[in-house]
Amino acid sequence: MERQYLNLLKEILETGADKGDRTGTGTRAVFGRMMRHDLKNGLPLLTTKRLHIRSIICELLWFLQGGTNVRYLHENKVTIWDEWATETGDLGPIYGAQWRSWEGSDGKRYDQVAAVIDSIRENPDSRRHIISAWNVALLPSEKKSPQDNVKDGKMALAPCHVMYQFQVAAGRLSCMMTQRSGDIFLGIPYNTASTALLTHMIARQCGLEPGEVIHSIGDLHLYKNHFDQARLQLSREPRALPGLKLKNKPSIFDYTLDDFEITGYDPHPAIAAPIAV
Ligand code: UFP
Repeated sequence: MERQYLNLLKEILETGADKGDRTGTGTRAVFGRMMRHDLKNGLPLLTTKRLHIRSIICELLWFLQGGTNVRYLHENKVTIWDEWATETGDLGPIYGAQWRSWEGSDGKRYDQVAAVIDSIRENPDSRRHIISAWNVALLPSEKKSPQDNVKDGKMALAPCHVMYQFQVAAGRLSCMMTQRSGDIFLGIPYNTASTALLTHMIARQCGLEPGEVIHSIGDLHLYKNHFDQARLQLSREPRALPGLKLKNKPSIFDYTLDDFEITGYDPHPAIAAPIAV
């Protein structure tokens, strides 16, 4: 898995197309790439730089609680969403709202996470095990700031990890996550790890073994102010992947940080890089 990531990083640096972007930073990009990882080989956390796994777990727990305000993240000292939030910490109807409480045209609220767990348990062969965040009516305008979009009742940021599709085969649960836009240096490593954690959690709820995680990305880009960091990372040798010890819980909504133990994570040092807002 890490080799696939490093190969994509190298491919973008060497052959990607230079293009502008919403943030005005400038990127080098490719379009339509996929990484796949069998979870029996470990947790897909990069080892060529240290990832802050606590932030990844906290963000996922926050999505699962239906959270859309940075308050919970701050209580856990996680600041990854701060740049997009209003002064009251609001982010509008982003992932948490869509995952747990998508408002239908019938006025009802739909809990997609609970529904997908039910459908995996009751009808494992279904090809419709999907959680989607692409709620068209609530997408933000690219011409406005995140904060102004939130004030308009829209999302602060259009969903990047748009869709999760699950498949049950041979007693294993696999997940393909479709991401429309990926910051390969800062965002993608988090997104892959988060998808793996979610797959472990849902598999556990459904009495299945975790299978493969497939990460599919549309516009996959390296920001121009991340080139040196990318070259440093490419000079490092990957190490053995860590493992995950996950506690059993009656419901996926009962988890807290202490229920996750990452074992044997021995990465190279972190590499700092500025984030594009
Ligand atoms: N981004 C990610 N992963 C995420 C997330 C954002 O890579 O989980 F929330 C990056 C992708 C892109 C930027 O660089 O944030 C979003 O900008 P845009 O909406 O213009 O694609």
